[in-house]
Amino acid sequence: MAVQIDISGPDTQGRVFLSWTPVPATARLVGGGAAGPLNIVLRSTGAVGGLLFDTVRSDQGSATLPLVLPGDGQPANFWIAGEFQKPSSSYGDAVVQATDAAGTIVGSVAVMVRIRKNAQTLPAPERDRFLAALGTLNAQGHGAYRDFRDMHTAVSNLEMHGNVGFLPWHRTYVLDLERALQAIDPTVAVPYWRFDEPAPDVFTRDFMGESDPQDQAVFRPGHALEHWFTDGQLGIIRGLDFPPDGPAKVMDEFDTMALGTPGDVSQAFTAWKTILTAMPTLVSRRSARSPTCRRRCAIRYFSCCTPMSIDYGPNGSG
Ligand SMILES: [Cu+2]
Repeated sequence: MAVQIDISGPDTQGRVFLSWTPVPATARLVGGGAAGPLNIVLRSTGAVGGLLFDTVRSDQGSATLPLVLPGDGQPANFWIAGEFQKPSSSYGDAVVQATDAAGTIVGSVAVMVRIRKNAQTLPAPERDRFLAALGTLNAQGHGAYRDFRDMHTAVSNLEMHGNVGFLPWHRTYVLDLERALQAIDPTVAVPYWRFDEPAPDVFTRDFMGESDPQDQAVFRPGHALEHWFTDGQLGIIRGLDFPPDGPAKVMDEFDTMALGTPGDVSQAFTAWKTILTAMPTLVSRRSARSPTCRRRCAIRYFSCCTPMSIDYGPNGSG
C-alpha cells in the first residue's frame, strides 16, 4: 500500500512545474491492502522550494494538510501551489511528502516551483542555464531564435508596436520565447530586469555582457552568447539607455507618455488605460519600451515584474 500523488499539468516525462498559482491535485491509495480509510498528512519537505496545500482553491494554503484517503482507492482532492517567496533553484528541490498517522512516509513526489526571478539577484547556476538555453535556441544564427526575432521586428511589427496591441503582444511574445527555452531546458524561466533599480550584476561579462565603447556586448570566453549571430552580423550591439550601475532612472507616467514619436506612446497608452483601468500600474510602467525598442539594435528588457524582452536584430530593428 502506498499513496500516489498526482498533480495536474505534468509534462511528457511526468515532471511538474508549479508557480504561485494553485493547481488541482489528488492523493489516493494504491497497491491494495488498506482495510479502510487512511489518514495522511501532506507536507512540504523540499530543501529549497516551498509548497502550500489547501482543500479549496485559495491563497490561504498551508505547508501541511491532513487528508483522509478512501480505502477503495478513490482519490482525495486538494490544491497545491508554490509558496510565495520560496521558489525552486532546480528541479526536485520542492517535495510533497505524505505521512500516515505513525509518521511513516507513504508517498512523495518531487516538483519544481518555477517562477521568473529578478535578473540582478539570479543565482549563477540559474543564470547559466538561462544563457545556455538562449544560446542553444539561437545556435549561432541557425536556430529557431530568428523566428522570434522576425516575428518581433517584421512579421507582426505593425500590430506589436505603436499600437493598442503593444502590451498583450509583448507579453505573449516573451511567454512564447520562454516556452521555447523551456523546451531546451525545462528548469529555465526568463528573468526580469527592474530598470528603475541599478543592475550591476546583469550587464557583466558573465551575464548579458559588458558594453565596450562601440556599444558591442563583450562576454567572457566560453560564454553561451559569445558567438551570437543574427542577420549576418556577429555579436550584439547595444545602446544602454539605463546605466547598469548608475543612478536608477525612474520614469513617471508623464515621462513615459512623452517617449518616442509624439502621440505614439500616448495613443497606445490611453487605449490600454481605458481597457485596463483596474490595473493602472501595469499600464503606466510597461509602455516605456516601445519607441526605443524599434529604434535600436539591442538586447532589450521589459520593465518590473515583466520578464526581459530580448530583441536582437540589425541596426535599426530590434
Ligand atoms: Cu517590441
